[in-house]
Amino acid sequence: MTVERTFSIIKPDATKRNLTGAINAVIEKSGLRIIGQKRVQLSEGQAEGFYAIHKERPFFRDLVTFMISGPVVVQVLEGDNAVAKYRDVMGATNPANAAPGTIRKEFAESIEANSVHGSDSQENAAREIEFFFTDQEIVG
Ligand code: RTP
Ligand code: MG
Repeated sequence: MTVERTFSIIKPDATKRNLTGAINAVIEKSGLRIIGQKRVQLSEGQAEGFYAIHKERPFFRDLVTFMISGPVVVQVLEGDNAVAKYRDVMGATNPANAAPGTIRKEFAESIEANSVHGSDSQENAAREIEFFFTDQEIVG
């Protein structure tokens, strides 16, 4: 086991429904530790920059519009194999395919409004954490 960090976003569909605490309870119960957290309103430019990797995908414009439709909570999570572990805790992108007990199965509304983001690699986790957090804002 290696202690890793990953990056999480609680998306606007979830903040609007007052689910930040419920989602954090699932995260903490899994053993992951929230070592950085803040609630922010993304600008269009920030959302486009964050999701630049998807800019050729057909859902890109809708995704950006969704991600700026309300506040989000950005987080740094730490724990054993945090990247893969949080992907397991989140469940499949489409909640219809997500396993019972996962965040997306319990809370997501649709393939787009799917309540949470989690980094898909250690490399992207480092990039995404740096996009939103200074070193002083992360307390391990
Ligand atoms: P995420 O990056 O948010 O953790 O989600 P993911 O890896 O499971 O999914 P990804 O393929 O990276 O897609 C990023 C986000 O785009 C939205 N999406 N919409 N309408 C669609 O077909 C569609 N497909 C993806 C979702 O919000 C997804 O989480
Ligand atoms: Mg992804």
